[in-house]
Amino acid sequence: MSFETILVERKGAVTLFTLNRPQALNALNSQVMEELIAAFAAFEADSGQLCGVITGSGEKAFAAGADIKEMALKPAAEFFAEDMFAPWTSRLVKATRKPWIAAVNGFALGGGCELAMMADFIIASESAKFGQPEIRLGIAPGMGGSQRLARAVGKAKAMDLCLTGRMMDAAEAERAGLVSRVVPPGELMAEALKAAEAIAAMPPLAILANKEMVNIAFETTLDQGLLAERRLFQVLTATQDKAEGMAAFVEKRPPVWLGR
Ligand code: CO8
Repeated sequence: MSFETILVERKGAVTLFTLNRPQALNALNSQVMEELIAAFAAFEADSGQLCGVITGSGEKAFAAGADIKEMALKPAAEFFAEDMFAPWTSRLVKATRKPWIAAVNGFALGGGCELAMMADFIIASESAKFGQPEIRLGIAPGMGGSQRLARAVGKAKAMDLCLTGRMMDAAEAERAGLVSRVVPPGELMAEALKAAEAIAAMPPLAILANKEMVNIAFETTLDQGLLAERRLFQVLTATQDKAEGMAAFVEKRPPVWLGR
């Protein structure tokens, strides 16, 4: 599979996706979306791939948003008819059961911040900047920026960012709970790949179940979430990898996962 706007590399059981339009600060146009959807589908279908990392090429940006030049002349009827931006959630988030990490290396603005928030967690470099500046263009977030941001950082900061369009640096984003780790710029990719490799070394079914469980917390009541958690936990106790993981602990040896 060859792409023009993204790079896809397999590193052992980890797939690295790189947004590759550095001349446009990796702005997300329709071609990027189509290519990412195809690349994510291949990642999801490949049983040898267990975790993904997405980043932006160049040092300046993860992605500076949806492509403003592409949107500028597009009629409203087309945005509506195409249900523009819906596939980002349906294909990258809903259809991808395997975890993926956003390694944010610079600007993550508008759709760039929204794409990073679609990932299961964000590792940021100290130079990262997050924001939802759409209001300055006469629009508003359209790929989850109001919803996922509010869930991640709470109402006060989500309102502040959406209404002022200001940028938040990596330290503020970490304090607010948007990112899980902040590292020096030169260490970003090593840290993100190390995290992905650590995940990929876990039992495959437990990887899927752990991701699913945490996501359920954002979709349902506490009672329903706790029930779903118990059921998934109980399902995992029937796997061979549960037997192997516990036997390995008792026998003081490393486990060998079977993925069943
Ligand atoms: N789209 C297209 N091109 C872009 C974008 C973008 N989002 N961002 C940057 N570029 C291009 C610039 O046009 C420029 O290209 P050129 O050299 O051909 O002029 C090149 O990238 C470099 O950018 P700058 O020269 O502007 O670089 P600076 O370092 O001066 O500034 C900034 C960096 C601050 C990041 C600046 O580029 C900027 O403000 N970019 C736009 C950020 C933004 O507003 N993002 C939100 C876009 S809207 C969105 O993402 C959500 C859409 C939801 C719509 C829902 C509708 C239904």
